[in-house]
Amino acid sequence: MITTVLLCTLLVFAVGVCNGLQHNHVLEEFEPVSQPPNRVSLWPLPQKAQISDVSFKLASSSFRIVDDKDSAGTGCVLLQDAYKRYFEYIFGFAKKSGASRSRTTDQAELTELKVLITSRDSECDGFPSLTSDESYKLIVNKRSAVLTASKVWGALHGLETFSQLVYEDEYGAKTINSTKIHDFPRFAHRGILLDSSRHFLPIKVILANLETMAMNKFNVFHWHIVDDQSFPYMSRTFPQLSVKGAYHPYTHVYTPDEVKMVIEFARLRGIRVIPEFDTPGHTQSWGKGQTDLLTPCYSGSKPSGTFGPVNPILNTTYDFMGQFFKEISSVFPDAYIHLGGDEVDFTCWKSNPDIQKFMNEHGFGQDYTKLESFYIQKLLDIVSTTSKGYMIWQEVFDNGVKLKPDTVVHVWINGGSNEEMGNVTAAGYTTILSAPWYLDYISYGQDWQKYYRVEPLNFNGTEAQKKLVIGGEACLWGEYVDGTNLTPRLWPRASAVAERLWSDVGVTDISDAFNRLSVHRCRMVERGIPAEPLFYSYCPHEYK
Ligand code: CP6
Repeated sequence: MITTVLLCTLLVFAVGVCNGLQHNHVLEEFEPVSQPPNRVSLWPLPQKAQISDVSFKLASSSFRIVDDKDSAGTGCVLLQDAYKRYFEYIFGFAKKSGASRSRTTDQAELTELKVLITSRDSECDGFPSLTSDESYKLIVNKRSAVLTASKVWGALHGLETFSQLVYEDEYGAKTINSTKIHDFPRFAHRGILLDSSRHFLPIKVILANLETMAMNKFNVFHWHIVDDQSFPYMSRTFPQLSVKGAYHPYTHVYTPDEVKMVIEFARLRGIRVIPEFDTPGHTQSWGKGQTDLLTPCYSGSKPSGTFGPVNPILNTTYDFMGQFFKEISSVFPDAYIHLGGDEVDFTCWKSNPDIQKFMNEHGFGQDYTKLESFYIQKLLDIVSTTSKGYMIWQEVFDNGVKLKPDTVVHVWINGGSNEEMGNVTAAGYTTILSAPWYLDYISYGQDWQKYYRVEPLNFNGTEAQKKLVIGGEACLWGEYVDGTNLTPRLWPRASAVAERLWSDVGVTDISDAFNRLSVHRCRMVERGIPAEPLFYSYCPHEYK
């Protein structure tokens, strides 16, 4: 019925324009409709995509997602799980019947999506890593579509993209256009920081956000699990830490089984879980369950009864850290642990006569950054024996601590972050950017645009330096968020960061982004995620 194949060639960033063309064509072929159909809107935009206006229909009764017979991923549970998830996302859940209001009789039907894993090791049973191959190719041009990826990680992203290509025509029939996509991430580390210390985050909220991260092709969950206010991580080695340090010893804790569940749920979606155990500052809650860990502060010549950062002058501190991080390194499978090291307040250290004595003995003078570095250096040596790599906040680098070459320096201070990226990479370290992406800050208006306009490589440096920027993270610190408001505050604002970290450097058109992100936001809502609106708008299915 469609005679001319009007190929809309998209060199990198014109899917939005293509949608317009495709839509006009639909209007010519059929009777005019007052509202546009739920158009194809890909988010984040693939690196290379061509969408033609030849279309196929999909029926829930006949369509299948299957392993290609030559796939190295046959029998992979991770993939089977994903096929089921995406089938449900494409057709809606069981309560909506498969029947559509369409007249499909004379239209070509797409009956299957074949998934072909080409690498001998599909990595089905492994964990994603910084070096995982996340690329995929997707071809829809006959009754059977093909998704090709070297590893399962690319296949997961390809399934998400495939689901985003399916839209409803003006009669409500599921439709997909003939399409060719070759896609891969611009940056390898694309993260979200959530803070479960300032407020406890229920497991179901964490899982819902992992699910949403997968919809946005994020691949790192930076779990800022403990901090001053509470210690919800249940340690097997030191159970008193959460017994005394959590907001509640058994309702506001993450048990070993729950932590495992989070890690596996994330793995099935190609997401790494990097835990942060921030020391020596931000540790008030640690002190409740571990005596002598924190520095006693003095008022004049007497202890005041309050405590400061971790006590860096006691051997028992390092014995504790050795045992604690041995446990952490076996509980969390990722190759990296985030060790924090930010915002150390020196007032308590300054007040303590034992610390002053230690400073003199070590020739640190009055330079407390030297004491901080002394602590961190010993901690890094301890953690290195667990064969993990580590990430640290920028202060640790600023203080001149000797770091392992594969250390990831996390840039978070907003003033001068470009200069900091230049300094960190000039010193040869890999780095990730968070400074412009503090989503805990809210304001009136469309702040997603501010996040979207950030260019992570916009600092003075050589090509070699820019290669050391492995990505970034959107941070949602927990002072003013808990399970009730976290999800809508994060989405779709974090989606702006997702596209900046995934798509080509040239994908910067704000009005195209607005159009696609509006549709993507409705898609998240339809999938059960209460993502907030960008601006005036409506979603096609909100009254269903
Ligand atoms: N908690 C921890 C925080 C922050 C940091 N570390 C923070 C500091 C300043 C701003 C936002 C968050 N709440 N542990 C700094 C990395 Cl503006």
